[in-house]
Amino acid sequence: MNLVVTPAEPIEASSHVVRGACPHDCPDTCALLTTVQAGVAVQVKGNPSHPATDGVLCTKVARYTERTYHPERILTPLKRVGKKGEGRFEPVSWEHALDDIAQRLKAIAAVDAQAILPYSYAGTMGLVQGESIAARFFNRLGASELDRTICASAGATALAHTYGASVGMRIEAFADSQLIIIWGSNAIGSNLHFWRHAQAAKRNGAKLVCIDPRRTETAERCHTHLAIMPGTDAALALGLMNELIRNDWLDHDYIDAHTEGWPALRERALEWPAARAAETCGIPVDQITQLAFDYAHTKPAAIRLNYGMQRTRGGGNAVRAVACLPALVGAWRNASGGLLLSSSGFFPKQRAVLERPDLRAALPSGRRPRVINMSTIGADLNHATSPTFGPALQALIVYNSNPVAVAPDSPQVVAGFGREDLFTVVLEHFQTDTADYADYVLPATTQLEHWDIHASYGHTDVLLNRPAVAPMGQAKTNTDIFRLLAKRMGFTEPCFDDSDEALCQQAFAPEVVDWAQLLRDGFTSLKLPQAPFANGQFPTATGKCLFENPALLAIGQDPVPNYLPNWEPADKGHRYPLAMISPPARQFLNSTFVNVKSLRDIEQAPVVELSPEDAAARGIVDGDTVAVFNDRGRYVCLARVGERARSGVVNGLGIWWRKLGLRGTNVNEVTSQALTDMGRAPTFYDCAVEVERV
Ligand SMILES: Nc1nc2c(c(=O)[nH]1)N[C@H]1C(S)=C(S)[C@@H](COP(=O)(O)OP(=O)(O)OC[C@H]3O[C@@H](n4cnc5c(=O)[nH]c(N)nc54)[C@H](O)[C@@H]3O)O[C@H]1N2
Ligand SMILES: Nc1nc2c(c(=O)[nH]1)N[C@H]1C(S)=C(S)[C@@H](COP(=O)(O)OP(=O)(O)OC[C@H]3O[C@@H](n4cnc5c(=O)[nH]c(N)nc54)[C@H](O)[C@@H]3O)O[C@H]1N2
Ligand code: SF4
Ligand SMILES: [Mo]
Repeated sequence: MNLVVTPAEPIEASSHVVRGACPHDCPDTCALLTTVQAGVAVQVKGNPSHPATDGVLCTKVARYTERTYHPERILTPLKRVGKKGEGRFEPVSWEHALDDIAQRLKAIAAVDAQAILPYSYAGTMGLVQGESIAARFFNRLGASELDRTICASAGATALAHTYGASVGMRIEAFADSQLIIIWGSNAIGSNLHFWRHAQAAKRNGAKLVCIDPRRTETAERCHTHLAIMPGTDAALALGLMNELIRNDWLDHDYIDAHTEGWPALRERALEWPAARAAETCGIPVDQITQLAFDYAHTKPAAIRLNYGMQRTRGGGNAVRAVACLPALVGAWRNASGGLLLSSSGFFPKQRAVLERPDLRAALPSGRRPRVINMSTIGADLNHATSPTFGPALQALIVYNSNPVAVAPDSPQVVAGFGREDLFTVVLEHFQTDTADYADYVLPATTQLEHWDIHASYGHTDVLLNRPAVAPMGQAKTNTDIFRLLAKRMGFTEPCFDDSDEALCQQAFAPEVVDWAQLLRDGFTSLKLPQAPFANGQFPTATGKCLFENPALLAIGQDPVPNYLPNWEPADKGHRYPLAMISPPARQFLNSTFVNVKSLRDIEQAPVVELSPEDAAARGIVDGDTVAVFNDRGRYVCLARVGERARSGVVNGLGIWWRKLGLRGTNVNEVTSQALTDMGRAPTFYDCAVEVERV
């Protein structure tokens, strides 16, 4: 059932170029041009005619052929012959693998399909190879539903409670800002194409300010760096508000016309004089007063908020606090003022068409299955059957994700995946840490081998990805694998026969996306206003920005943004006195690319960055092998001592494959399964540790 490869352009001699989209979980969603010679992809480049890509790719994807044609690609179905986690497999036929998997799932579903769980995230951001046929399959089956919280749900929930959706400034408008606050974002590493706009603004005289506990390559290139303690962003935002109020640097007309709850927010902010905020954040007070002055007096002023600042207990409240700032000074009046965290809410994706939650109506009870949070998979895999939890998990189908490496609290996750009685199927390109725990590993196609359609969370274009080459070996698309499984499960609904091209067309209504244009150019832009909230018109019920939101009371939250201290405040004198954050290593994308040798060689080794004083206090020198530990686990890596870490904070760069790291561990050995205030998200950057030489 593999699709016929249709090149985007006529084949000249034996070489042609195919238009595609980068599938990775990155706000930039670049447009790709793949050169194919004699059926082999020989080069992947950025499409120069797509403005957001501008012909440039990051180092990782510029080397895409190295990943695609990697000698370790899995090219046949594999069946486990060793113990769980040992990684010993033998090749089997698709027939054998699919028949056996269907039989196992049927037996479990005959009792309660909720004992089966899909586990997937954004290994590909494609709407087709992500949740289309797969979601239909699990909806029809009545499997437990997965709450996909591992990355962005604290911020997304916070934005929904403030603006009504994940919406904000247009990314290209930052080029004309005069003040850009890069807040919880290492743009050079994780949002390269935004950094280009920030550079343009800088050349036009804009001031760049970075707010980040780590002195990143981005922080180094900004005019000012506020190295706050992790999880103190809400205190900083409230301190800034306090200065705006005290000096009356407010846009009263904008506040009156386009916001709700000003008296309550004002009262809250008055509790946060700059000196109090500075103490909480661990920075000099004049950094706060200066930033408040600049923010009030520079127009247009823009905030590039990113997800790094919502991975602590108070992450949702912090996003809400920061998101209130642009309305206070009327920054939204200008197209190049305001804030952007995510543009995903601008895309009218037809999720119900792709995923068909209505298929659940065919279930015997017609009920909505129980929901399992992907961020607590460690605990959930080890949960026995109980009236509150429901049936213990008996089968897991993993695709587009590597949970054994990326989920918090690895000791628990590994124990769960190691259960000999758990039936695990992993759809993968490579033998990842997770694949080592599978009963069956099924070979999946990569972006160069399948169709897909992409929205973005950094810009506002829709991209089409055409297959450039035929599937390698016996690899099949995720969609084909679930189609074939659906047949064997006896699911006869015609929606399981929709082709990948048809699914691409179902993702958006024809009035939103012109399919002919997408086929021709490979991308198309959403039609949006230049300054979306110049006159209010936020996608809330009242069209206003919600400083105070009574709906938050219903989820046990303060209706007005507040500062919530970390779950694991790391104080001197405490048993675990260092606050650890674990942002991405630049040459990896989460755990993807860790097995690409040329990129791993750039990163060299898993590291923890320590400040010179914290290192000296522990007798640690640069290059030492150290253990980062707490009650959950012990992560072994190399110490890198220098100015990237502020005192009191250590940076454990992510996310190595455990088996390619030291002593089979990675940074999630010590992170916790505690959740954020909003969105049930993980608190990767809210983690107290100690470090010692080993
Ligand atoms: N090269 C590369 N690019 C990537 C990724 C990757 O792994 N590698 N991952 C992709 C994915 S899935 C995502 S979600 C995004 C992530 O990219 P971002 O949304 O930018 O989030 P992070 O990289 O988690 O963190 C960004 C910065 O926030 C800082 N930070 C940590 N804690 C705090 C805090 O409490 N307050 C503040 N103000 N800052 C804090 C970190 O030091 C880091 O430099 O990037 C995507 N792009
Ligand atoms: N400590 C710590 N942990 C973190 C983070 C952190 O900052 N610190 N970041 C968190 C964040 S923001 C995120 S988003 C998660 C990311 O976690 P994941 O979504 O699990 O991302 P990856 O680690 O990139 O793993 C994706 C896997 O999908 C596979 N894949 C890609 N395309 C396809 C396909 O078409 N079909 C199939 N079957 N497989 C495919 C890839 O080979 C890869 O192994 O990690 C989280 N974990
Ligand atoms: S990972 Fe990001 S920057 Fe790199 S090619 Fe993909 S979308 Fe572009
Ligand atoms: Mo993410």
